[in-house]
Amino acid sequence: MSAVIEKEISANHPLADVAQKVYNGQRISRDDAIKLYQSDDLAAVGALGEYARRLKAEPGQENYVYYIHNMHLNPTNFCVETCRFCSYANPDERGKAYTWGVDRVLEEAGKGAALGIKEIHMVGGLNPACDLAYYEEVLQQIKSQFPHIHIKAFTAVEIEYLANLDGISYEEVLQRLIDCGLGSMPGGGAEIFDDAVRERMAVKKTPAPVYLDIHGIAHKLGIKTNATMLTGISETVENKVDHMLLLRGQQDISGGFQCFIPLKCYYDGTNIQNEVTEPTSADLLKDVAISRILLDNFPHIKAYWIQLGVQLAQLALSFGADDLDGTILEEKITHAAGAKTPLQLAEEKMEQLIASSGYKPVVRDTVYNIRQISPLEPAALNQSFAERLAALSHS
Ligand code: V47
Ligand code: SF4
Repeated sequence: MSAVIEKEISANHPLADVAQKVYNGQRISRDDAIKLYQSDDLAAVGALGEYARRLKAEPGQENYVYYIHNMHLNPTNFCVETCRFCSYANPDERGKAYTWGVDRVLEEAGKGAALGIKEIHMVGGLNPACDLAYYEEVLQQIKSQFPHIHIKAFTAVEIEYLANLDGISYEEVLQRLIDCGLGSMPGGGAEIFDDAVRERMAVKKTPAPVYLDIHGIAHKLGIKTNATMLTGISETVENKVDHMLLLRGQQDISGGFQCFIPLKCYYDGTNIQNEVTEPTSADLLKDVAISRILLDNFPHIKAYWIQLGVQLAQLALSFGADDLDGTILEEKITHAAGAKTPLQLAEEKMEQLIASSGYKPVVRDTVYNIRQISPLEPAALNQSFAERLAALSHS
């Protein structure tokens, strides 16, 4: 199968040794990943990400790009924490914070159900009014009214908080939520695992060992989870590589991560902009490509179009991402911090974006079962990476 994938890196290229490992399907090291980040040959890094993606795909599915018809639900934006990058739960606006009753959550879910969504992605602030009993009822009610909708909900941060509120173990919280219909967990709340970054950003919740422990327990209990990394919050390249290595190590042990999502911080409503370096488009594309290569035990890498913007997300598909997330009816977290991406991409639009990027659009369910293969044929691209990137930076 690998014979059909073009090997673009020549033997005298500075990345030749790393490229050889990628071509052989070998695991790369911390130093290799740092070298990829330090390379100024973005096209080469992208080509390796694409190679790793194709090598990982099932035979015949090398050009599949997945998406799902979904909605985000955020039952509360009140949060006892005050992470400095978060505008969604903004301490200055606490008086305006909202907390939905179970009926309101159901009403919102109903709007998505009427539009045919297959997944609810539900996360919220850490709010003592929204305890385990509240969420058990929310899950039960959604499941009883919309049994066909998969509920992907609660970051590890929320699981930690719910366990502490009730004085019970993470395992008991997770088991009770699963018993009420929880289908899988999203990857939010990982931020950057490095303690110094977390201290600068006033992140007091869920340090790395707790995040990893909770995901490991979820995997043991039989549900899949995702993982994230938030960039643009004063992290170094080494911090990013170490973050991914911790995730790779956990995946070696528990095996239930299905997707990694590199996230980019937006700064409206925060006071951190002068202390951080905003990631460039090239940085974001490298996060996609290098995560695809380094996280060799993660099945999928997501290009989160809400944060990347549609055009960069399309380009990210040629850097190793194989998932565009979903149609997403409404998104609050990044839009509270200034994202201008449109909401609710229609399914036809999603498919056009994928096909016009040179890939085959495939509708998936939350756990990556294929639901429908689009009749749209992937476009033949007549522009190189470099030309597409240049067009993007001039647009
Ligand atoms: O955990 C917070 C991040 C995350 C900001 O698992 C911010 O499929 C940008 O995790 N600018 C929530 N980001 C989003 C998330 C996610 C999204 C899509 C898919 C999946 C999945 C997960 O957003 C938070 C935090 O890391 N965040 N503030 C901000 N100002
Ligand atoms: Fe609360 Fe999460 Fe925002 Fe931190 S990032 S303030 S834990 S909602």
